[in-house]
Amino acid sequence: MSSNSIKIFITTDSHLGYKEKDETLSNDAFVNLENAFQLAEHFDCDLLLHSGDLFHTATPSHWSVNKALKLFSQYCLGSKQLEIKNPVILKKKDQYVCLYGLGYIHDEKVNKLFLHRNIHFEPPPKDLERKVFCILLLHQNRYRIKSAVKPEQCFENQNIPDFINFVVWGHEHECELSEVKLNSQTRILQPGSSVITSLKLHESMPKNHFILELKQNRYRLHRLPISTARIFIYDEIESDNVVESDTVHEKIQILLLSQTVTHK
Ligand SMILES: [Mn+2]
Repeated sequence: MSSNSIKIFITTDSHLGYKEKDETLSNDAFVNLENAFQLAEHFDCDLLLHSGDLFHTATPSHWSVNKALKLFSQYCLGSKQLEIKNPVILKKKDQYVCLYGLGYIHDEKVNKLFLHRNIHFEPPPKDLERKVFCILLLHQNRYRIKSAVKPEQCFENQNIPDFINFVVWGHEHECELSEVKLNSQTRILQPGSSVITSLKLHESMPKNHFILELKQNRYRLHRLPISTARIFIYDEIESDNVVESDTVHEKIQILLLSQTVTHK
């Protein structure tokens, strides 16, 4: 990666404090966030963007807050020269980044607010138009064909302003391996959560962080598998009758054995 570029580390939905009372799982979310900090440092990233759900609950415990603060002070404070200027319009050398954020608003309500033009995104300053890359951090329901949530309960894509170049879509825990095209100007990346929080098929897919490398308003996206993520195996047993517990145990043994072989 070039040192002239601006490198943005992307991770989301860390859910710190998830299963914090569970002897086995309590540290998973913290381990994966520390993994993000370490990778961001290793790849000399200029900043880290997080698209919401840093904590698992709105009122995290003291234990979780203290643990999080410890990680933030260890990795986000220090003597490294800060080349990034201005909290909303970021600049490194010739590259400007405009940051926007929206999230945690009831989706039907937010769609109505947009419909009635009660939410307004300030476009980037005219003199920067050609130099700036606009990123929107979004934390809302996203509708996809297989989505369990109805379209009207999801954030409408048409609410995303045309001048946004890149959307980091948080809240959805399934990792999509690369960005998708919304229109000629805008791409959407759904990084997915860094920790497993539900017993669903998509949670058995690999978890990833990303680095967005920007230079002269062109970008490259690098995907970084989360090596610290816990392995989660998902399978279903279908039966019309009561399933014998021996059958289940046998199936679990076979699955575990196949994973042991795969991960040796
Ligand atoms: Mn989440």
